[in-house]
Amino acid sequence: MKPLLINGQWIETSHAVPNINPSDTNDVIDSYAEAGMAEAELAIAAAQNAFDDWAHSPVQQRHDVLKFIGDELMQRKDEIGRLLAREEGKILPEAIGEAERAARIFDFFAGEALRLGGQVLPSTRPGVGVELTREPVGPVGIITPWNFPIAIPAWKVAPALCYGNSVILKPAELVPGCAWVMAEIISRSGLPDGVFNLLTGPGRVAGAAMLDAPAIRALSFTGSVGTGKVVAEACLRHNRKMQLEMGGKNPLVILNDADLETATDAALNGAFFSTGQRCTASSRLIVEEGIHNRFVEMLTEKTRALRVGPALDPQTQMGPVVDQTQLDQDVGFIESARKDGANLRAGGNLKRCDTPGFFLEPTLFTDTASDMRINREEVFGPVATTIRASDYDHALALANDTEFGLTAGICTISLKHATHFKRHAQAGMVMVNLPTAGVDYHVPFGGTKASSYGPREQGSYAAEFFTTVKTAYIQS
Ligand code: UN1
Repeated sequence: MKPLLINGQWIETSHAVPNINPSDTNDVIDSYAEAGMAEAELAIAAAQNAFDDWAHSPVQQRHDVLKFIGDELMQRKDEIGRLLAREEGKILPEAIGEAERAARIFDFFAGEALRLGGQVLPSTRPGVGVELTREPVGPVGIITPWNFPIAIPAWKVAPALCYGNSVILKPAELVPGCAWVMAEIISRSGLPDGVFNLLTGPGRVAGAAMLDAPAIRALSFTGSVGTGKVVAEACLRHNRKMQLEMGGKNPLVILNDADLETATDAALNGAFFSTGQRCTASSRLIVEEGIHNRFVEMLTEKTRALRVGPALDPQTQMGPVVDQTQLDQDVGFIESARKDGANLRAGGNLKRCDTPGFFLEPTLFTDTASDMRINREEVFGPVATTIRASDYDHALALANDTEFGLTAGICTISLKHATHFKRHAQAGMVMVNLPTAGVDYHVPFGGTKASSYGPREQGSYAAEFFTTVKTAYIQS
C-alpha cells in the first residue's frame, strides 16, 4: 500500500484503493491508502501548525525546494510519464509531455519565489507612506481531477508553496499514482514537515473534511460542474477564498478562408487527443457553409484513421477512456445525439483490443443543432460535433451560445475576423489557427461564465489567488 503523507510521516490506513490501468483492467498498478476522517483531521492540523514558519520562510529556501522538485520531476519524466499513461490512459508521448510540464511549472515557480514584489505609493496625507505587500493566505486545500494526474497538482501545489502557503492535496481517487510520486519527491525536497500533506482516497471523505474545516483558508478545485457547486457553497460558508475550474463546451470556428489542413489538424487534436478528456477540448466545431463539406470530408477521414489502443502501445494515437463510469457517460451522450437526429460520420462504437479496457472510437457527429444536448453539456470524451454557420457573425453567435466560457478557437486567415473573434468570444482563452486545448504553463489559465470562478491559475497571475494583499500606512 502506498501511504498518505501527513506532517512528514508516511501513514498507512486500514483500507486501500486499487489503481487500475484503463488500457488493461487486469493490470492493478498499486493500491493507495484511503484517507478517513481521522487522517484528514491530522493533515489539516499539520498544515495549520506548519503554516506560520513557512509563511515567513526565506525566499531562497522556497526557491531551492521548488527547484529540487522540478529538477527531479524532469530527470524522471520518462518513468513518471509511463506511470501516468498506465494509470490515466493518455498515450506515452502525451504523458511524458505532461510530466515535463509539471517539472517546468515547479521550475517557473522556483523563480517566482525570488520575484515576489510589492508596491510603494504616496499617501494622500502628508508625511505618510503606503506599502502594499502580498502575504500567503493560510493552509490551502487542493482538489485535483483525474485527466491531468501530474500537471494539475503541479500547477496548484507549486504556486501555493511558492507564495508561502501550507497545502493539503487530495488528488482524484482514480489516479493517485503520479501525485504520490510528486509527494514522495516533495518529502525529500527540504520542505519542513507538515507544509505539504497528501490525502489519497475518495473525495466524499477527505475532500469533504477539507471543505468543512474552518482552518482551510483557500481552496483550489478543478473538476466537474456539480462538485464545483458543492465546493463553492462550502467555501462561502467559511468565508474562504476559492478558485474553481469546471467544465467547457469549447467552440472551434472554421471560416471559409481557413487553411483546410490547419483546421482539420486543430479539430482532430482539440477533439480527440488525450481521448477528448480535457476541459479545453474542441467539442463544438462551427463550420462556415463554403468550407463545410470539404472540412467534414477531411476530418472524417482523419478521425477514422486514428489508431485507438492501449496507452503504452507505440502504435496507439488515442488511448482508452478513463473508467467504466466515464465510458457509460460518453456512450449515453452518443445515444442522445443519435436520438436527437445528429448525423454520425465517424466512430460511435466501443473498440475491441487485445486487452480488456475502456476503448471507444473517436466519434464525429455532423449537422447538429446548437440546442441538442450533445452541444449543451460537456461529454469529457472523444466526441465532437459540427454545426453549420451561414457566415462569421452566425458562427460567433453559435460559439457564444453556451453556458461555458473556457476556451474558444477560430481557424481563418482573415486578420479582421481573428481580431474581432479574439475580442468578442466569451471565453477566458482564445486560440487562432490552433486547437482550443494545449496551453502554456507560464501564462494565465481560466475561463468565464460557468467554466471558472475566482482568480486565474498559472504564471505570475497565480499570486492573485495564493496571496492576500496587505496595505500598510507608515508615518515617518
Ligand atoms: C490543456 O488543454 O493543455 O482539466 C490543459 C483540464 C484543464 C487543463 C487543460 N484544466 O482539461
